[in-house]
Amino acid sequence: MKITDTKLVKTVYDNDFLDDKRKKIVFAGRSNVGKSTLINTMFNRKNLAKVSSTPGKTRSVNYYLVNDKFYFVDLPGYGYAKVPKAEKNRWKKLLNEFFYFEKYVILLTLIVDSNIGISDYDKQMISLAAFFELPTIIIGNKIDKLKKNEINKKIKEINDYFNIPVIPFSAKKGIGKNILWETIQNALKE
Ligand SMILES: Nc1nc2c(ncn2[C@@H]2O[C@H](COP(=O)(O)OP(=O)(O)OP(=O)(O)O)[C@@H](O)[C@H]2O)c(=O)[nH]1
Ligand SMILES: [Mg+2]
Repeated sequence: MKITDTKLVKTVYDNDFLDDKRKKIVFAGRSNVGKSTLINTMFNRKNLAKVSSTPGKTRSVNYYLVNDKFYFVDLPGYGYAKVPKAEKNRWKKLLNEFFYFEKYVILLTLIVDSNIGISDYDKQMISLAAFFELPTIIIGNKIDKLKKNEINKKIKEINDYFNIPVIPFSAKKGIGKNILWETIQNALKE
């Protein structure tokens, strides 16, 4: 797919979601798992989505319009231990409200850290995705941190747990990018 234009069109902290019928590819995952880095990598951009080594950077729902045709939606990362309870509850509520409101999700992309594997928060997200009947894929990110012989094992563990396709990925190195674009393109066609 030729990307001609990407822009951040809306940042939402409460439930003032974007009311737009265009298709949405949604990125969810634990804080610090690399959602923002992955979005930048997919567009060959450095700073479209804000990346930080301090977890909890993305506290809002961010809508990136691509080629004026569809959206990438970056959800706030969940499950970072040091975030106050009130803030965690706010995120949980925001995520739930988002999926209640948003009727044009064509693909939910759950990003997990290949090395850490699946967390309870990821399980909750998969349940939410099942409840809303969202087509879902999992990205096993940060494979650059694994030894070659560990990659398959870790990816298989994640795949076995949910029986959902897992794409081995490195947002840092751009590994898996083409497969993810193909998956997105297929989802857009349906
Ligand atoms: N080694 C490695 N590090 C990565 C990769 N992707 C992201 N990171 C690093 O992980 C940290 C968090 O990345 P972000 O993209 O900000 O993560 P996020 O999921 O958007 O985090 P929140 O906004 O807090 O939800 C940064 O230090 C990134 O450089 C990857 O594929 N490999
Ligand atoms: Mg982020």
